[in-house]
Amino acid sequence: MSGLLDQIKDPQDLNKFSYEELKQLAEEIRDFLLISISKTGGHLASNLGVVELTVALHYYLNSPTDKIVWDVGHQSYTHKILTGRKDKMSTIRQKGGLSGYLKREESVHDIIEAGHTSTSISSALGLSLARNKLNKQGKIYSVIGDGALTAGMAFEALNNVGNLNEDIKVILNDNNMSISANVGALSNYLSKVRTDPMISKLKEDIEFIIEKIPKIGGGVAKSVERVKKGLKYAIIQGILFEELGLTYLGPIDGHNIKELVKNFKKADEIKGPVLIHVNTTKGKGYNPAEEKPSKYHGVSPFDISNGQAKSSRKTKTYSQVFGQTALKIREELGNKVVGITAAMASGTGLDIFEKKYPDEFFDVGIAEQHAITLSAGMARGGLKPLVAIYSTFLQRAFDQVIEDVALQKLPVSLFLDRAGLVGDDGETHHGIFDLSYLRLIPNMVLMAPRDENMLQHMIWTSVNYPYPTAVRYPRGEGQGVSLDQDLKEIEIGTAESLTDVGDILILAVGSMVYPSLKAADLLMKMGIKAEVIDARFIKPLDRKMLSKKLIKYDKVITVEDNTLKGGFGSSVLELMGDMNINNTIIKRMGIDDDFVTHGSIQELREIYNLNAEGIAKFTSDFFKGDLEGKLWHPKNA
Ligand SMILES: Cc1ncc(C[n+]2csc(CCOP(=O)(O)OP(=O)(O)O)c2C)c(N)n1
Repeated sequence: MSGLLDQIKDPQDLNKFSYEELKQLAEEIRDFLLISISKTGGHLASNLGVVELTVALHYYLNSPTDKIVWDVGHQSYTHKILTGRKDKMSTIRQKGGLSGYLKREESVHDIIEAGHTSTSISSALGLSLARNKLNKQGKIYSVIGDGALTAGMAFEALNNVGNLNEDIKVILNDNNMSISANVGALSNYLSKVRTDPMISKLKEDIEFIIEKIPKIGGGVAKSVERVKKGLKYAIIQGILFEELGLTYLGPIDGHNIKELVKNFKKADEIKGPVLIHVNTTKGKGYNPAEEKPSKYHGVSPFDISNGQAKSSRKTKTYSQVFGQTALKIREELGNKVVGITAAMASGTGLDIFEKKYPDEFFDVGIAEQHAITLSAGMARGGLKPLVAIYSTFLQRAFDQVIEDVALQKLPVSLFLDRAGLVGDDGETHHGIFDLSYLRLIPNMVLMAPRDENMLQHMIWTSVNYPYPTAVRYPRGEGQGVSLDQDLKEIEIGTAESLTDVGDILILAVGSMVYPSLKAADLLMKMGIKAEVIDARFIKPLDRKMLSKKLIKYDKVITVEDNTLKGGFGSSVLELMGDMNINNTIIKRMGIDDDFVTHGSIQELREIYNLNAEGIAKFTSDFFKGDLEGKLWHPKNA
């Protein structure tokens, strides 16, 4: 019974196996995953937790006629292995390799792409409506984690599912964890259901007893039916999903393939929406990950024998500096300072704030929209909310930033971690839109630090400013500069020139400032003197300084790690129009109307010429006139 995994080229190959063999196959997959992820890095704990569930799904279903919709897709590694991508798993999350999420171009079995949570029920419902309307065949199963279920979108979808009564099966993969421990009333409710199998037994018994109440004809029948309904809802009122209109099955041991398949069959005998509640252990089979699923949610390459990461950081990350500065500010200003996160406490560095000041810390679950409006309410009530959020996830709360924060000029401080290119998570995770989507909002001040020292000063500036502010900063280590002891306020809307005056001007923002300075060094060696200005504020721009400089220079380059559509460079062009500055030619470097693939940050910056060499080459071509008449695209430069 050895080498079962090597026999799988397609999900259909599972059909020849017995349950015993499927169990053995799951173990082989788990070993493979562990070895593979220890070399490549990736989402470890979530994937180890769903091996049997994925095997059971592909064994029972006929993919892709039957459709599996994965929420987020970070737990899809076994799905990738079973659908012919095992040999490419060594390339996962690397440039040109497999995506760490689902990708339609990778496989016909990847039905829906995601990356942001809680979309799977909506997608499955849409697929179901399309199937029916177009008379197509196939079962539709979605898989959502208990963490992802905390988001508003999932509830909106459930509300709609119960109403439309579509024939979809929603698997709730409940491991009691989001990235950190899952939080909230729903999570408490699931814990009760999970830990008390009597509840589901009780439900079956009660339904059985109620069904046994004899049917009587005439007017009495109606009353009896009403009583039966009333009884059912009074007694099993905890069965939240049933009340929403889904039949509830579970909880089921998510590591028992036979049990899972039995329940899938049972679910398919029921016409209409069914929620199949499956219990799994995050990190299953690898002790360090089972013990600390949060630490092993996403990992860089590590040593299997002890679980230690192979590379250690020498320099503080921006997130760490944010966390430490938040603590410092809490100490300085007292308990009106509160920290808010939408399920990303450790990722954003706010976990140290949580440890020290649990009463002033709020993890709202994966609920970015709520996080923003909650903070607006807090600010209105006199608190000083520090909202730590990834740039890409703030996209979810665009409307709340406009309507609930900015419109009312409320002093909410937004801290956008993972802004710019984030690397191996790819398209769904790059924070390359925030300069554009925040810049257009009235009353919003938007800044980006060039290094970690500037970050701490900008955090302080933001906290002391009585209106909405956002500070966006990149993923990973800072520049290694020393941190000033005292926090200082930066005057709002002021840029800073970092070099002497030159022959050409480079206007850079945030994490593009240091590469621009390095580019200036390279240019100097080529005989071109470039002045580098750190814009610091994207909004308001330093109109006074920048307009003077724009008049002075014939040629100006703007550099940003954001889309060129409506970003920093666009704001400089607008300024030129507003000030009637006509004699300057301006070229913008950044990301041109593209979803950026996965790869290391260095590789991606290279593609878009957003590293020192790329900026230097572009600047020198521009300076020498080689770009004249060309439609410039960063990738071709
Ligand atoms: C909108 C959004 N916010 C935050 C995240 C970051 N994130 C990725 S996975 C995850 C936890 C998901 O937990 P769960 O759904 O229970 O899945 P598990 O990993 O436990 O299997 C979070 C918060 C995200 N992907 N999308």
